[in-house]
Amino acid sequence: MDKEVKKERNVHVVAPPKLTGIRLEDPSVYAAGISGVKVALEHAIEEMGAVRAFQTLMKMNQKNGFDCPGCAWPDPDDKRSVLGEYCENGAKALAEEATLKKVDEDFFKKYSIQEISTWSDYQIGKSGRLTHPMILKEGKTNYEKISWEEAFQIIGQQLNELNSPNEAIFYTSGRSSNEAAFLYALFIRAFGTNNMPDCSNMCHESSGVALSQTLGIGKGSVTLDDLHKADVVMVVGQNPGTNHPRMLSALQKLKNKGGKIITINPLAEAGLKRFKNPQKIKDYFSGGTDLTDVFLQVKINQDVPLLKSMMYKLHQLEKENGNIWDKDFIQSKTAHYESFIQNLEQQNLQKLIEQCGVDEKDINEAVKILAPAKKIIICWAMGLTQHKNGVENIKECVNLLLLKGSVGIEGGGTCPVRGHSNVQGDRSVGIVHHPNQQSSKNIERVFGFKPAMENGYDTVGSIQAMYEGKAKIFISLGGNFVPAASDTYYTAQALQNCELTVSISTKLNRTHLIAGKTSLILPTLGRSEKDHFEGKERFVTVENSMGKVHASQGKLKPASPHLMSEPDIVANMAVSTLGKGHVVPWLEMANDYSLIRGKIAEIISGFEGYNKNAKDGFYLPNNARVGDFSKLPDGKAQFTVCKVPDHQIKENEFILMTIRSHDQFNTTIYGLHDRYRGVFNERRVIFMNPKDMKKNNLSSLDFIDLISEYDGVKRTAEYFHVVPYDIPQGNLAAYFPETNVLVPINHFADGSRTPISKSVKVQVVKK
Ligand SMILES: Nc1nc2c(c(=O)[nH]1)N[C@H]1C(S)=C(S)[C@@H](COP(=O)(O)OP(=O)(O)OC[C@H]3O[C@@H](n4cnc5c(=O)[nH]c(N)nc54)[C@H](O)[C@@H]3O)O[C@H]1N2
Ligand SMILES: Nc1nc2c(c(=O)[nH]1)N[C@H]1C(S)=C(S)[C@@H](COP(=O)(O)OP(=O)(O)OC[C@H]3O[C@@H](n4cnc5c(=O)[nH]c(N)nc54)[C@H](O)[C@@H]3O)O[C@H]1N2
Ligand code: SF4
Ligand SMILES: [Mo]
Repeated sequence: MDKEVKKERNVHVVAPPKLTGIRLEDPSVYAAGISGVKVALEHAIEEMGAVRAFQTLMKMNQKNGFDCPGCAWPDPDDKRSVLGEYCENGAKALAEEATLKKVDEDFFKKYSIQEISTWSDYQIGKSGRLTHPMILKEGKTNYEKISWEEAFQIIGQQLNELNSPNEAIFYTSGRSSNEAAFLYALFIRAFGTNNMPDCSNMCHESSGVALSQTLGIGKGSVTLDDLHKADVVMVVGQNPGTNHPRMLSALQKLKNKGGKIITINPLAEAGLKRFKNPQKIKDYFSGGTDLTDVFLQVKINQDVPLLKSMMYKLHQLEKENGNIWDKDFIQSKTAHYESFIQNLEQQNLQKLIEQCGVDEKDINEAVKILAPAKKIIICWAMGLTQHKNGVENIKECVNLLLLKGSVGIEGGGTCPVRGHSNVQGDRSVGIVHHPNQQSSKNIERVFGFKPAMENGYDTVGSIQAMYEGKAKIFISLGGNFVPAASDTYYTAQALQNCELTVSISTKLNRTHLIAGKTSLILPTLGRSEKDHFEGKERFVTVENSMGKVHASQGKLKPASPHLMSEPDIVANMAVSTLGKGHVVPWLEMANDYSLIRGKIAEIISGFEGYNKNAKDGFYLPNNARVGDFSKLPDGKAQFTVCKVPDHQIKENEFILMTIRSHDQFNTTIYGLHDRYRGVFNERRVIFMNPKDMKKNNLSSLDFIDLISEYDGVKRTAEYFHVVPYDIPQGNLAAYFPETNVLVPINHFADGSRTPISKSVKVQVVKK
């Protein structure tokens, strides 16, 4: 694929591989503790200075403070910790946003995009906050300062020159507030398209599809309080110690109340073994809390056979004793139980066990825990969603919960643990490429225009459309599209084919360098910053992973006086494109966010009383939480028969999962360590089973290249150190985004089109 790329402006689409000096240690046996606090403060102080760091951290995730710009983990409903309600990675996320370093006009005079493109993504991110609107003119290789007025004028003019509104793509990443996202979606649909790819398409789309089809709502059904009350929590394909660290406090609370934890993962992730709560003095001196009771070390993408083998064994017990399944629930609330059970009974248990790679003894232990349990919660993240059968992975989890009657009860249900801090809110308020009929009717009633109704492109569809020249303008509200998406060179070519690319961003990133003919960077306020209009402070709202909407009010002086808020930017784009006399009062709404919330309340159900309740926070209605499946066929939750995946691996092939290190937030690289896995000062590593290393004549720290081949196209990622690791044979792990070049654009999950980032077939070639 690399060969096919025309190098526009001669920029590096991926950073040239540079090795940074690796050091290995044994992986950690516990997460957080004192080293977590130390690292958090180091990052915050280095970027922000000590006073600013301490003052700001104390406001994060507090009532009347601002929402952490990291992940979507919820805050407690009641009292918040006085020691600070954040984790190590929340502090890093804040430090990254609140850094005192600046990317200003002089920076862009000094460095051409060609030069910046030779830097690593880590170096690019560390350059600092964007301060001015900038333009990269046709044929030029340095960004130049531009006024906001001119920037909006270019956007409006170029959008209006398109042959059809469907030639424009509007991406969203999940950090935007509800207010910004609603206004953005409204503008896009008033302009006339639903081309709204979203970071969700690469993330929890499989969860949304599976849960909508089986339980009638594309979100999880539990609250934080439920997690403390469960009998059993299963953590499947998720690494909370790194990606949702405060989840460990919830799991610790569950354990202290006598609950059990079953972990399903190819890696024994540190956070799931033992946790030393940084908030508890006693934990400093003791060994902390053992979290996982049973660890099932599944092979990559073999969760379906593993879950089936557990359900098979539970069903044997049910047949012997009759007390395992919740027959009343199954009878009154579900459909297709018979076909599901018939299929389960036809499975070959030994084959399932062999295929998933888990020791039968361990499966029996898990079955022993699940058999008497009623309140079961299954938590999951990217380990389940980013596979060809991502949707079925989740449907199989739902099957288990339905058999046990665990949905719609206190302490039981589904828990897809969401990624970006407001990714769920963005979708709730209208960032969807399949428009909702009722909301569309409401938009027409409230605003008096007919919104676009045709389905738009998702992420993969958008990239293909730009690559093929069917779309010509790419606008992104946040995110870093090129390294985040699959098939990096293909995606880069797609963007470079565009007439205009526009990034609304807080920080410089590689997507700014992979520009269309003309490119604009529009710098915006971060979550932690004060947002003023005519001297009055404004606040925004976000929705956490468990469906609670609440206010977020920044506390810091903005990185530059020239920044605009996201709603202001969107409103100005709308006015410039749709004209001053448009039926929607764009600027008035942007000036006063309560007007936006008022309209959301009129258009989207569940937001009634939005302005009144925003400060205290409120839960959106959730049919699965209350056991109401009336929207589904026959008014019942749906059992589904899911197939066992078959990868057809050749002798010399491995299955690769592309995962996050402890020092990154997606494409933002905080540092070069992966402390819990014992890797320091290097990201170009491939985790491999020692037996596979021996078989392939590889020693620790040897260099290899990775090659994936799909449909006759070879893709290569060069220069990775081999790191011996406790990972199933035949499986590999490496960090994203370095390995995104290997993920083929046209291979994605059935039903959700999420790229197969967690099961890429690769060959390993020794250097
Ligand atoms: N600090 C930090 N926090 C983050 C992020 C970040 O980058 N950094 N990203 C945010 C975002 S957007 C998201 S979506 C979430 C992501 O959160 P996670 O999903 O936890 O992130 P990944 O690193 O992709 O890890 C996936 C986990 O699944 C396991 N896994 C991979 N394949 C399989 C499989 O086939 N089966 C099973 N059972 N397990 C598997 C991996 O070993 C790994 O432990 O985190 C959010 N929070
Ligand atoms: N191979 C592989 N690929 C993956 C994944 C994987 O596991 N493996 N995970 C996927 C997942 S789960 C996701 S969610 C995507 C993430 O994809 P994206 O959401 O597109 O990527 P991020 O790295 O989160 O975006 C970081 C950029 O967002 C901007 N930003 C930060 N805060 C703000 C803000 O408040 N406002 C605005 N306007 N901009 C802001 C900054 O400029 C920063 O450079 O990547 C996906 N890609
Ligand atoms: S768990 Fe997530 S939301 Fe909470 S402080 Fe850490 S990064 Fe922020
Ligand atoms: Mo995500």
